[in-house]
Formats: sequence, structure tokens, C-alpha cells
Amino acid sequence: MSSTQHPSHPVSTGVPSDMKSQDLEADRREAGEVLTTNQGLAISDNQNSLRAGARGPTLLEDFILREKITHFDHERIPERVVHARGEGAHGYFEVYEPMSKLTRAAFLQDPAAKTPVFVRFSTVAGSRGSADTARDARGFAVKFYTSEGNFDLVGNNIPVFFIQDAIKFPDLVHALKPEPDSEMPQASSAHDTFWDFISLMPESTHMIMWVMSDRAIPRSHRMMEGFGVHTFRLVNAEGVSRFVKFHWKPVLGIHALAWDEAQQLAGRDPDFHRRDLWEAIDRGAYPEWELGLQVVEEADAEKLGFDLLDATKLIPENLVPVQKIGKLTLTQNTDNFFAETEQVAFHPGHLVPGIEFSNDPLLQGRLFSYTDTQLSRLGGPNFHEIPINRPRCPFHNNQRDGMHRQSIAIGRVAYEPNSLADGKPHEIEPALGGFASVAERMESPKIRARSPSFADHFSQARLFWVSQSLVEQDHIVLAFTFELSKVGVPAIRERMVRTLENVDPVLAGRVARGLGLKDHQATVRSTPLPEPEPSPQLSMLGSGDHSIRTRKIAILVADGVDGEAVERVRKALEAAGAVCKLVALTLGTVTSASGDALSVDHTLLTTPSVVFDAVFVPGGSHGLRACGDALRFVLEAYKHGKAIAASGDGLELLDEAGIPPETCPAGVVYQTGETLLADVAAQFIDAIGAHRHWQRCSQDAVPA
Ligand code: HDE
Repeated sequence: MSSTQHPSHPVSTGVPSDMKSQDLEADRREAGEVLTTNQGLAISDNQNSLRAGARGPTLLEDFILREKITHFDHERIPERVVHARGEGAHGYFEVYEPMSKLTRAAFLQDPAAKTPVFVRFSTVAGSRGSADTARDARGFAVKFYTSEGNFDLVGNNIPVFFIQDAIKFPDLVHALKPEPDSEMPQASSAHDTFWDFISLMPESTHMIMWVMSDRAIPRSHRMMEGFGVHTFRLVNAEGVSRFVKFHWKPVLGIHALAWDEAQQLAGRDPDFHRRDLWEAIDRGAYPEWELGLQVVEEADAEKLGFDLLDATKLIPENLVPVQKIGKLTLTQNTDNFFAETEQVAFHPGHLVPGIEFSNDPLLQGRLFSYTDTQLSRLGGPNFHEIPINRPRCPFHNNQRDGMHRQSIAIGRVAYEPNSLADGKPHEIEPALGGFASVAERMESPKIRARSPSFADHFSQARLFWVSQSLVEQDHIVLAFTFELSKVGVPAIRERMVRTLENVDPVLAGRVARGLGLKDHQATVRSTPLPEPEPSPQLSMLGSGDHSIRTRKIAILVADGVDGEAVERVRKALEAAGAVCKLVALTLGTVTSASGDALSVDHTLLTTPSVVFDAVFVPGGSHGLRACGDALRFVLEAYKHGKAIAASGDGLELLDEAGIPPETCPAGVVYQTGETLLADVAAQFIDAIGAHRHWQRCSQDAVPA
């Protein structure tokens, strides 16, 4: 089979050929016809081990049994110590314009070129099998297979980090992970050790504001931003170096789940984000992000008012705008999760000429950690030969041997300088493509100390708070209240509320009330808190173009349903790019009022409202009114702020669920006597485009 004919990689989709995928072709294995051992011996009986008599003991001689069981016994490798839960996909990156003014990186020069990428999204705290929708930062790691070697942009969906120095990372992670005596709780920061650490580490305040915001419960990985977090450098061919922050901007906008929805999804569909990405790519709705840069001239770095080397700080976009320079498109799911997603090894030190580090002490520590961790995770120093990690460009050096070496290095020369191999492989000067570090002048004492420019821990936490809409602030208050209510030690709860006083007294007061801290007094300050200019880009509200592309809509149906309403509304939604699914009491078909058979996609038994973005209840489906699952379906959709539409007597189901039309709730569309189905569809599309009608979510009285 030729490389372009692999069954899961059709060439007819209009997708440009993915060169990394072609590179992997030699490693793909079809199932084959005859079952053999790993040595190629054909197997005649895969049902019975070799025994001394049918009821006797198994013989040690049974090499077929031993090979099979031994391999099975060693199928697992250590999961990632952080970011264990994740999913990956292939795609490509295109730059819009040559970026030679800023960088000599070859993959950022040619708008006609497509650089293959592999991307892995992850949560941080949970184990490999944990639920996708935990409240957590998300990893956003991109491997670019460039002509000059692999470049890895190993970022998160939050632009800042908890700590300023890598030496605190093991402490942070030990506090966050399940507590070591009980191994509880799984994939959750809502426990004593985490908040003990956070409340004792003021530098974590900015990041914790982000983690308590809806950024930490994305609707989809396709709808979240990515950030390189640290300050990097771009270096051009003249050797001019500038500071840069990397951003990924999702074309579909930035959207979040409701917290109650996220918790339910953890049980109803723990693979929610993985499934969402897989299905979108599978049906050709390729996820896209634009790569953005914030560039700061070295001479201007001091004028920012904070230290660019401090990973707890971001550059507000109203101070330095993000220039979009290219687009990432994911086009292909993996063939094999283990071979690709589990074995991919990212490293912030995988660089190409023209991109460099800064002295951020967090980044500097990461440069050590990522190779080191692969040694225990992937079993030795040859993990770069694993197909998913192998650069696409040639690579030659004199490293030899080690566990699991695949390549067969030819010849007797494995050293440099040499004359026996004509001096090859040899160095190459920077002008011809060799990597050379920026010659930064260093004259400093050897010292263990934090720069005084890292001392302000609250200004940007406050900037984040004041930049949020009221609804987003409400969600932050609720998240703090939720998490701290799960903390058993009162002193930790109180200490955290005191930390929040430094961000905003109203925030601290509301959380204190939520925690039942009746004696809480606002801190008396000699100087008032600063009043930063809000930075609109820090708010998620209003993000995106109100498009409903790729949104999942449930249409609740039962026998007798108004088939015309189903088809007209479905057509309009699908024309706008949404995905519609018919949900009924059982699988099979339902019969419409006019006698047509409509195919059911899901049942109310298996598929709750939390896996959808909106719900349409056409008239005629009377059988649903007596069904508790159907009532719960619409009530939950209502509680979670989702768009709901009803046509004909479909509104009776809503009424039955306690959603009365006369209150005209936001985002609920009813067909009244005069409204045409086309108008219902148009209003419904508008309501879905608003993503969530958050004002409804605060109605605690709704029992869903
Ligand atoms: Fe990581 N991090 N990290 N990290 N990180 C890992 O590397 C580490 C940090 C990030 O999908 C590990 O291969 C240290 C910041 C992502 O495979 C490990 C420090 C950011 C991923 C590691 C940090 C990240 C990791 C575990 C503080 C955002 C998943 C497995 C100095 C910019 C990559 C692995 C994937 C994974 C160490 C802080 C992002 C142990 C020591 C800041 C997206 O090497």
C-alpha cells in the first residue's frame, strides 16, 4: 500500500498531504492475515496453553504462552508525572508572511509551506484515566517538525504560572496531586494540601485567579487559548534579539462549561474533551488556532513595570498587542494512541535557529526536567528515535548505543574531530544554519536569591479580577467558595481569604461569606489597592464571532413528533455549521405525525443534556412529557444556561419541567401562534451563538 493510501488517511478530503504522517507510514503495521509470534512463527492454537494432560499443569516449555503473557505484563509505561491525561492529533502550521525581520527560523518564512505538527492537549493534576473536565489548567503542547529540526512550544491555556522558580515545582505538584497517604482526591485541587501550599505562596495568587475562573473548565480544547507562558527570544539573521510571548488564539473563540455541567460530565462522559476533538477532526471540522506574538524590544523591557522574566506576569494585550502571524490546523487523528500520544516527548529546549530562551528561572529549570523525565517514562536515551519524536529532517551525530537503539550507525567512526570519515559529521557555522546562543553579557555573582523585580504578587491578580465581567466574577467567587469549602482545616481557609484581600476586598468578603466566616473583617490598608486599567482581552465574554459552527444540538423526539419542524430546524442549524442529533426514549426510529420514520442517534438513557450545547423540542412528542429523563434533560440545559427552543406544543415539556414561557427567560425560544419555523430557527441560532445565557445559571432555585 502506498503511503497516501492508508485507510484512515484518505487523500480525497482536500486536506494537504501531512508530511509527518507520510514519515510514519513505514512504521504502521496492518493486522495481517495469519496470527504469529513476535518471531514470525505461525500459531495454530490461540485458545489453549500447553499442558501435561487436559487437566494437568501448564508446561514451562510453552514459549507461545510465555511470550504473550510477558509482553502483556509490560504493556504499561509510567504515566507523565504531570499532564498524564491528554489527547493528541496531527496537523500543520502555515505562516501568513515571511517573519525575517524578527526571526531567522525557516518555518516562519514561507507562506506557501506547511510545517507538519503534532499537538497534545492535557490536564495537569489527574492520572491517565481521569476525567477531562476537572477544574485545572490545560496543557497545549505543539511539536513542529521543521526543516531545521523539531521545535516544541510546550504551553498551557493560562498565560502565567503558579511559581517563579523551578525549585518550587516538586512542592507545588506534591501539594496538588492526590494526598500521599490516601491517594485522594483524584484530578482535583479542592483539598487541604493544595490550598495549604497556595495560601502560603503569595506568588501563586495571579495563577490561582485564572484557575478559579472559567478558563479552567473549557467547553472544548478547540475553544481555548494557548500560551507559551515564558518570555522567549526571537533572533533574526543579523543577530538582533527581541523578547516574545507566544499565543494561540482559537478561531472558534474562547468558551467554557458551567461548573455544575463540568462535574456531571466527569461521570457522564469522562472523555468529553477527547471525544470532542476526535469527532471534530473525524468529520472534517478541522480545529484552528492563530499563532500570535507579543514582541518587546530589549530596550523597552524595563518600561513595562514588571519583570518579563517572571512567569507569574503576563503582558496585557492593551499594552502590547498580539500580532497574528500564522495558523495551526489539526487534520488527522492518531492511528494508535500509545505510539503517538503516549510516546510523544515534548521539551521546551527543542529549539530551531532564530528562537531562544530568556533567563526566566522557571523556564531554565524546565530545560533540565523534560529530557530527564523521558528517561524513566520512555525507558532510555533513544526516545528521539520513536517514530512520533523523530525529526523529519536528517539528524547525525556521534551518540551511540543505549537501551532500545533502533538505527544502525554504519562505520567505525563515532567521534569528532576525525579524519577517517572525512571529518563528518562536522559543525556548521551560524550563517549556514548552525545554532548559536545569543551572546548575552553575564557579570553576576553566583547567588541563590529572587530578584526584587519579582516581588509584586498581587497587581496582576487584581488586573485579572477587574478585567472580568460581573458574571465571570461571580463564577470566580463560586469556584473559590467550592474549593475552599472542601478544605478541612479552618486556618487554611482563613489564610486564603486574607490573601484574597490583596486582590479585592469584595472578592474576599464574598468568599468569606460563602465559607461561613462570620467574623471576617476587611483588611484596613494604609494605601488603597491600585486601580488598574481593565484589559478587555482577559475576559472571555464576547469572545468569538457568535458562530454556531461545530456546536452539538439535541433534538428531543418521540412518536408523533412534528417531522417538518425537525427537518426545517435541523436544516437551518446544519447550514450554520452545527451538528444535530436526535435523542429519543430508545434507539431505532420514531414515527413522525405524518408517518415518516426518523432515525434516532442517542437515547435519553445514555446521553444527557450536558454533552450538548443546546436543545430543541419540536411539537408532537407527547411521550416525552411523562419521562423523567426528558424533564431532567431540559431542566439541566436550562440550569446550565444553554439555548433551548420549542416549536408547537413542544413548549409543554418545558412547562412541565417548570420553565414557564411567561417569564421569557434569556436564550429560550418559543414558537408562538404567529412565529414561523424559520424564525424559530433563526432566533435559536442567535441564542446558541451567545454560547451560554449565564444569568440563568445563578438561579439556585432550579433543582437540576
Ligand atoms: Fe511542565 N512538565 N513543568 N510546564 N508541562 C511536564 O514533562 C515541569 C510548566 C507542560 O503533552 C513533564 O514530558 C517543570 C509550565 C505541558 O507531553 C515534566 C516545571 C508549563 C506538559 C514537566 C514545569 C508547562 C508538561 C511531565 C517548572 C506551561 C505536557 C511529562 C519549572 C508553559 C507535555 C513530560 C505533553 C509536562 C516539568 C512547568 C507545560 C515533568 C519542572 C510553566 C503542556 O518534565
